[in-house]
Amino acid sequence: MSVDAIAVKMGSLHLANPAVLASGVQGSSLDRVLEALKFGAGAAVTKSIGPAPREGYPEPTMVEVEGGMVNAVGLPNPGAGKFSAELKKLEGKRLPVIVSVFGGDEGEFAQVVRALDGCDFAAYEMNLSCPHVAGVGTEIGHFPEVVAKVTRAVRGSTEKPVFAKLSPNTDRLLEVARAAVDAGADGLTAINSVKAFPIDAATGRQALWNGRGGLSGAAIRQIALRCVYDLREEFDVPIMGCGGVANWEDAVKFMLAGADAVQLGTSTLKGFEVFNDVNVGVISYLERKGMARLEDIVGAAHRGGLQAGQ
Ligand code: RRO
Repeated sequence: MSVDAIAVKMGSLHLANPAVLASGVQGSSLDRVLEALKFGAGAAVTKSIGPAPREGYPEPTMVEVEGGMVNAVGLPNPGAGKFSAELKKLEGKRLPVIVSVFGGDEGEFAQVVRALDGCDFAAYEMNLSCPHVAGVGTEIGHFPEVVAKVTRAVRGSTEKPVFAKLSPNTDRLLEVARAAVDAGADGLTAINSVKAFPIDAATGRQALWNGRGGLSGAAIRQIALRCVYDLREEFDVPIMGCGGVANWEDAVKFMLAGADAVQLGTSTLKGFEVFNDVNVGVISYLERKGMARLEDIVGAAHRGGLQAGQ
């Protein structure tokens, strides 16, 4: 089977394969994002970029827990001005880099997009869902009317494809997604991390400086699968599944639930080899099931599963 079988078309965003580096986990250096592409990622999302430089929270910002980790890094980023200078190194390369953006309101989102938009990258992901930074995360992403305003402002500031990264920490997932899609988002990413509060028994204290953080990794996979399934039931737009994808089988499950591509975050901390492992495994799965293309399995769980004999 040719590797073209796992190429992904999400509107005007075309990827060589469905294994995408998720935002954030690799830090705010663009070089790590480019390294993921060298290792075979189909695309790579940057750390979220806001209107001004931010230091992020003091240590500890990450703690390992059963089934994954909890982070509260606090959006460290160089700010849109400095990052646009760094993005100049992509000029003429047409790499599948997706820039994650955040802001405190629609004006800030638009400001960030206008500062970056002349650079050579493939798409935006609006971070509407950081679970633990006041003012820029769930205060936006849990409110459909705010999401609509932000999305309209971003849509009006760029011709590039725009994905909305959604929060699992609300029962308004579908309303929020509807607001984003109706206001012009081209696709959805589901999900950001799940709000958590790790405690250190040895010290009796909160394990993270910030106290509250975001749980990621295998522990949230079933939640993420449910979100992707619910979204695919309602929407015909491209969906990137994110949350606990660590191998080809996880990736396949997300696609069966309706994801066109998957994002890997926590699992990349063990090495970028995981992108190739996912792609090789997905190709073997398609071969075993007699499927010619990845699209043939996307959403199959909504259609009663794979056809008999496959
Ligand atoms: O920077 C963070 O602490 C962070 C962000 Br912006 C996010 O969207 N999700 C997350 O788990 N951590």
